[in-house]
Amino acid sequence: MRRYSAFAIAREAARHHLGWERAWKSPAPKASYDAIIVGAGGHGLATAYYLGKVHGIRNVAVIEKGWLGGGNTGRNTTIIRSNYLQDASAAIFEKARSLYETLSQDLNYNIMFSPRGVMMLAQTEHEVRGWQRTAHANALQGVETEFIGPRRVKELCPIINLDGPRYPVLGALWQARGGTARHDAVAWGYARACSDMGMDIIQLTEVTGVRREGGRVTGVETTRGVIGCNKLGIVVAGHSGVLAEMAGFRLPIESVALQALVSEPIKPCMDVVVMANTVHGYMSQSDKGEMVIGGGADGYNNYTQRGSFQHVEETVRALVETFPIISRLKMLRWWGGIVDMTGDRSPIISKTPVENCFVNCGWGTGGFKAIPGSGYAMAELMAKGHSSLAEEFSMTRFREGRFIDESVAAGVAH
Ligand code: FAD
Ligand code: PYC
Repeated sequence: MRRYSAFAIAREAARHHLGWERAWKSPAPKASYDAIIVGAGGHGLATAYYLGKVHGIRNVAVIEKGWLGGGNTGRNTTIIRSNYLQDASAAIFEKARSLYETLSQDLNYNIMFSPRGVMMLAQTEHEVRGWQRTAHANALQGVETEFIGPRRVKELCPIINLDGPRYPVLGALWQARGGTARHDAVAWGYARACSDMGMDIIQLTEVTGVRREGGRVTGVETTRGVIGCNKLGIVVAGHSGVLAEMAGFRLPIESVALQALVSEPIKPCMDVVVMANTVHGYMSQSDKGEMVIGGGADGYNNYTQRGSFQHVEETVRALVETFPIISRLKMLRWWGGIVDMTGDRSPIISKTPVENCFVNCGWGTGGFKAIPGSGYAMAELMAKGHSSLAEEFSMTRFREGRFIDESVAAGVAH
């Protein structure tokens, strides 16, 4: 595949942009592969990419029932940070954040990574203590964060109201190297790089069954027939329980909708990301000028990828005290994605009771930021049978009581 470059743009401009190649191929499935990944979201595509790039396993298919990046990867609010509390989480999220820094160059695709800084507000005394504790933990983990006072919060985000009557801003956990990236571009960049390595990305094809023989995976049943494989990676977020059932085991996952909305575009007024976890809302400004706003997860299980009016009202009501300017904004659109939640709000990257069948899920409300690190770890686990980054996230932790409690760092009310 030809590299993207300033020279390529100039060349194509001179010939009316008629010479661009398709970014990825859409091949018919082969009879079998060394590895199949189910789910062409960010995590599935990143897994395939690092299988090829790091481990030289390139006879790989990524099977997607819809279009690539059409799940949560294309529905999220793109916040990237690694300010988690537990060591295992900090390690994988920091690996991901650092890979994001050079991902555009690595993939030769502009993912528009914007390290604009992320702050998590402290609006109660309890939160002040909580975020100070996280800042200390991060210092030990080698993750750069700091606890900042209200004056610095106001300097970094002038539109904020520090003196709300219910929840004044008492400080914030600040990660200067956190930020955002263009979510579709992350999926598209990985897809293009996978296709370039000769991998097959098979869209509009649903996996409907998992074939096993003697306790070992042998292939998948799909809406386009049976496809054989030596190794299978299940990376389907909110549908993980459905796929696990096909493979004959159960996962401790609940599926709920998480919603977000964007306003009409306005002039640049906010160049950091702010999360206000006490009131359950967060906001950033997109490159187009829209205010990107999200709230808490729905309180009931469902598989409907839609937003709801009452959620929009609840989220805006929660944020308007801290950001009075949003009271006069018009909303452009709102939507929902089905997130996969575990009991300790940490992911599962694991072997399963079926030999050579692996699962990566449970990223819940916070998996966009993890995509490169998660794909890196999952690929290592599939290729070598072990991965130090993934070790703590085995599904056996729920049986053994080794929880990795990140319900606060997840930053979104559940
Ligand atoms: P997905 O992108 O959902 O990919 C899974 C794919 O599997 C889908 O494309 C689906 O079609 C496919 N699939 C399912 N079943 C089958 C089948 N039977 N056969 C074939 N394919 C199948 N995270 C952050 O870090 N920061 C944020 O700011 C953030 N904001 C969010 C805001 C919202 C509104 C939502 C919904 C989520 C947010 N998240 C955020 C979470 C993040 O989006 C997810 O954790 C992450 O995108 C999950 O990626 P994935 O690749 O695992 O899943
Ligand atoms: O995990 O940072 C996060 C997040 C923000 C919004 C949804 N998830």
